[in-house]
Amino acid sequence: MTKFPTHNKKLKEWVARMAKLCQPEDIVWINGSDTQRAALEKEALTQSELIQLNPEGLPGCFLHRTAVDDVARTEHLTFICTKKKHTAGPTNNWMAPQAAYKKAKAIFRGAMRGRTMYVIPFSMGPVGSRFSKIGVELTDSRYVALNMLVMTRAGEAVLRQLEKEDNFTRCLHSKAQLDINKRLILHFPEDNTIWSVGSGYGGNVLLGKKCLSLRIASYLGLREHWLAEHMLIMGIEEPNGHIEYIAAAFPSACGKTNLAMLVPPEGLKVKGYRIWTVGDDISWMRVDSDGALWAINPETGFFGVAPGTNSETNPNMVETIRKNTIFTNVLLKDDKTVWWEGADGEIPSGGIDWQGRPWKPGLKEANGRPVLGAHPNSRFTAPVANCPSVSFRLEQHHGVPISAIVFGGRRQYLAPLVYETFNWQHGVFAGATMASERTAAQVGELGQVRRDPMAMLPFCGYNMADYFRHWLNMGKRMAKPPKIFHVNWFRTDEKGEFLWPGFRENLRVLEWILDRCNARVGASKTAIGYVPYQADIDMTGLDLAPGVLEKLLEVRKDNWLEELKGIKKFFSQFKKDLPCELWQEYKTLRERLKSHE
Ligand code: GTP
Ligand code: SPV
Ligand code: MN
Repeated sequence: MTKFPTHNKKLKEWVARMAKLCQPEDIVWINGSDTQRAALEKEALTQSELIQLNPEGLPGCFLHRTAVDDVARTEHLTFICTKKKHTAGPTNNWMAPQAAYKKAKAIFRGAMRGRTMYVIPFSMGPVGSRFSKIGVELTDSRYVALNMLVMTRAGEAVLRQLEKEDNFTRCLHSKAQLDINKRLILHFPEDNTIWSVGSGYGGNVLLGKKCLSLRIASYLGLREHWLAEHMLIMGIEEPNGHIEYIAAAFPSACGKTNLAMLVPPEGLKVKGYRIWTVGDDISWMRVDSDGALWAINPETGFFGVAPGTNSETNPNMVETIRKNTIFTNVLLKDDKTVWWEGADGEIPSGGIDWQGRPWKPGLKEANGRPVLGAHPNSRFTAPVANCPSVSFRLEQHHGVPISAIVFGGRRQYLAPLVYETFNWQHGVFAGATMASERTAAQVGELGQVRRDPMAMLPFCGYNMADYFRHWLNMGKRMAKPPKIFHVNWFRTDEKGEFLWPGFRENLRVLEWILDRCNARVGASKTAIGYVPYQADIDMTGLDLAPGVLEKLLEVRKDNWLEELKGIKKFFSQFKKDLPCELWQEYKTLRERLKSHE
């Protein structure tokens, strides 16, 4: 045990015990040095785990392909393992800890034979900040090690911190046989432990991300009075130079990354607006001594969706992924650059698709659908520091003060472009009743909504009824809680076309939100909240057809009364655990909708 580069007894013992279980050929401690990273990259190239991309066009960039049935988070194989089922609540898969350990042990036993076990000490948040949490991931995947080096602060500095503090999340991962029938993503919040086996896909295996920073952290946040949320964080520099920060929760693939780094439209840019990106996926928030809510992005990288990323939708991301980026499941072009559906430039005449097969445009699957070059959930892993709009406060151990919290989802017809909730409790209700509809393909199947409260349905590490209670309590801890808003970029017309152009134009809505936070404009009081007066949304340089903005801001009582049914059904599953404040909000909303104002 003397060869371990740490004095931390708990860490040494745990690594030794897990090595005994998994039987790796050797153990390598990740120190975070460039030399070690380069060596890992070289080995990964030799083993065909990575493909080197064109060093001129894409310096320091690699391509990785996952197994064909290992391309997204597997929520049905993801479990919260608490002593009591009730602690996990009705919305999580649950397994008893003993049974879970036993089941996974059978898969982990000897799983690393002939492979190296990498020990990755990592910090979510700046090393040593009181916002931060330390984890140590053991993995037999070089791809995981290399991704963790982008996504987290990993290596020597964290080990040194672990000489001072003993608290860390034990994260064990093995690819094992990459067999979907022997795949388990297990969380033991009561043991501060994560076990993931049988997968090589991002959210399942980069254990600092969804597993630690949301599922385990949400559980810690409940105990320690803070919030771990599926939110982007962005700074909006106003014309006078003052920067206001907002945090926004949208479900997966509903636009967090795009909003976090938007480039102002010309019409607003001339006023002096500028965006500062703090984070695109996860926000940890605490009440500080000033009674306000402060947030950090615990990550140091983006793990973003590739398809649809181009210079029009997201120029800052196009710039970000030009170097030191790991691409997963995209198309490889003949010139060793990459492509995906909705990328810049022309559709390539050929290449190798995400499954490693020869590809050319026009190929059809057996079912007649086009063969995709890149998987729809293909991703890139890139350092936040590469982003032209990166905030200068990323390393600030204190984080940034949050002026507004924004919830949103895809709603074809229900939710207006934006509304402001009446107060914190009503805002929590708006978050708890968040939902997203399927897109144009499902037009007509109205009412088919998937509830995803606070965009946390797949990520809350405990009973969501307690999570709602925690949100309510957090409001009481703040002298000046942020205002809570709801947005919907996805309202459609009768033909299923989006009414709002979205993307950079969303800044017009953010401007109104900040105007409301600073009491600069009035608003129209409706049954669901405050909705903008049309004249208060700056439309300079944006030509919307007459009547469209009115339609975007419309609140239809009949639709909302219908919506109440879905809310009631969703709330009912929590039985007596649901905070009565949320039923109270439900009732007062119904009363407001039924009144004739
Ligand atoms: P995760 O990484 O899965 O958490 O996703 P995300 O929330 O970061 O979503 P992302 O920004 O990657 O956007 C997903 C998709 O939403 C994109 O491919 C866009 O097509 C679409 N999208 C993003 N913003 C807008 C918008 O303002 N309007 C419209 N119509 N579509 C948008
Ligand atoms: C999401 O699905 O919300 C993601 C991608 O951000 S993953 O890290 O795979 O969860
Ligand atoms: Mn996400």
